[in-house]
Amino acid sequence: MSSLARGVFIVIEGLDRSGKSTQVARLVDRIQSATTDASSSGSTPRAVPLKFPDRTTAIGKMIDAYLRSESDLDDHAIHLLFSANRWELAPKIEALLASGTTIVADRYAFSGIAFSAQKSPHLNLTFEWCKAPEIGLPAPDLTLFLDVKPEIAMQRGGYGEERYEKQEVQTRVRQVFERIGEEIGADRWVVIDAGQDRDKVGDDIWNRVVPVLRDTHKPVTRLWH
Ligand code: Z5A
Ligand code: MG
Repeated sequence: MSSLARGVFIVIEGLDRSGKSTQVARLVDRIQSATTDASSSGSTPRAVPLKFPDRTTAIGKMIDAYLRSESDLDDHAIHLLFSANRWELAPKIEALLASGTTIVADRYAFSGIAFSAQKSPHLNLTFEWCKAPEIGLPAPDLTLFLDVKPEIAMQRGGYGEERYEKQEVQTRVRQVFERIGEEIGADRWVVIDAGQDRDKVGDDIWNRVVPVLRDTHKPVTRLWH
């Protein structure tokens, strides 16, 4: 990939109902306004959202049926499908970044590891096994982890409709996310207090994103390389 000015790869992670989708939309709008104000080529998108899983692809449709409990799959198989869903989007991620478009992704490889590895007390899905298929994916320049207590998230709309939306699952998922954050390191993994109101969460995110948006001359790296 070119080392010329490129787009920035930002990921928003967090537990269910932590406000990820709300903040992805707000951040894309904010980057779009900031870059449109700053340049004369106002019509080119400078930021786009991506969502994982991408339920529109053939693999994504299998994942969707699994999450809605319309189908059952072996835990290893569904883990690899989630990962394959990222690998099938990896060329698009690289192309967008190379064209100067910033990506704001709603979940990524870290959700993949956290939701599968939380099953490991009962199954052979160790942290390292879950991490392995994610190694080498385009690495986010910055991941914002929206931190909210599972009991607060539960009070928000829509909780409890899908497979993993149970408080004990979310508590274990949060522990795996903490381990991932330690591995990724504080320069690329930032915890945001997502128990605050939407505007305050959005401002905290923006303050962390602005310096990263200016740092567009280093090459895109790969996860855990
Ligand atoms: N999964 C996996 O197992 N492996 C993988 O590799 C990947 C995912 C990528 C589907 O995820 C499931 O797939 C998920 C992980 C697993 N499992 N579970 N459970 P999804 O991303 O498609 O899930 P979703 O349907 O989008 O829900 P969500 O992501 O949990 O919600 P959210 O995006 O974090 O929150 P939101 O939609 O922005 O907000 C939720 C509600 O809270 C809504 O009514 C908002 O208006 C409200 N809200 C938002 N912010 C606030 C604040 N600050 N205060 C108060 N209320 C708020
Ligand atoms: Mg969401």
